[in-house]
Amino acid sequence: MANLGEISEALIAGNADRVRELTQAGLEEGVSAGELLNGALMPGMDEVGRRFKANEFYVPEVLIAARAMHAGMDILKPLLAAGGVASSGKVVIGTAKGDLHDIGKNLVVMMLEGAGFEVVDLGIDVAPEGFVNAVKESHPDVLGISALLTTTMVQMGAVVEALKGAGVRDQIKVMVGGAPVTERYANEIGADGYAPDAASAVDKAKELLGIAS
Ligand code: B1M
Repeated sequence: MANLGEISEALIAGNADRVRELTQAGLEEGVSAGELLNGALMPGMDEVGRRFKANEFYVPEVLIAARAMHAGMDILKPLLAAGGVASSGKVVIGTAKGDLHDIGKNLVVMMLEGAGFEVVDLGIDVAPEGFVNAVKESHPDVLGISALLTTTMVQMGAVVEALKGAGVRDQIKVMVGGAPVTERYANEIGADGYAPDAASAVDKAKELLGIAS
């Protein structure tokens, strides 16, 4: 019988081959895709987030664990889509205009996916109108903006204004983050939430959507 805890452990250890093998074995034994996601991959990624927040894990360990999570998700995704397993919510995310930094944003994406969010990643150097168009097209619950430069974080305010101008500000929650960004700055520009790191971004997205952690 597939041991869900063993899959979580393999994910935390960053062993992608083992996660793939055990996930496949679980399905063959009749464990549902939803159970494998909610009982093995998500708790594993939760623990990775906890260790990252506690400085027990650093960026490389998180990236390796996220790769292992993707190995399991690749197998489950088509089954989850077919079975209609509810996602935690939809997030559109990108790095602000003029900013090419994406390592932190990619970590946020991986942690969100690990927590069951559907994520549309717009990449780097995204202009305010790019965010607005994505909101109109993808109808996310949360819009995430990342910035690593003091010169580009001002673009976050421009995105909030552009959303207002396009009449879609009220349809979504705006979450911002990145090294120079602070809670105070997030409040100043009228964002709904700020997260200092990737694991906290998951907590914040859940909080904004009223989902229990
Ligand atoms: Co750049 N860079 N860089 N750089 N770079 C910094 C940010 C800098 C602090 C270095 C320094 O001077 N000490 C400095 C910014 C100074 C400032 O404005 N305050 C700087 C500069 C000046 C520049 C250039 C202007 C250099 C030049 O060309 N003269 C240039 C700008 C290019 C541009 O963007 N237009 C530049 C270029 C680059 C590279 C391309 C070489 C490369 C980026 C590669 C890439 O991302 N693909 C790079 C890198 C790697 C860095 C440093 C070394 C590392 C950044 C990083 O990835 N950190 C950085 C110095 C440093 O931080 N030590 C630096 C690791 C990452 C996991 O953390 O991104 O903070 P972080 O993400 C965290 C949180 O912030 C949070 O969660 C993440 C995970 O916990 N978070 C969110 C991030 N986004 C979030 C979104 C959320 C929530 C949380 O919600 C939506």
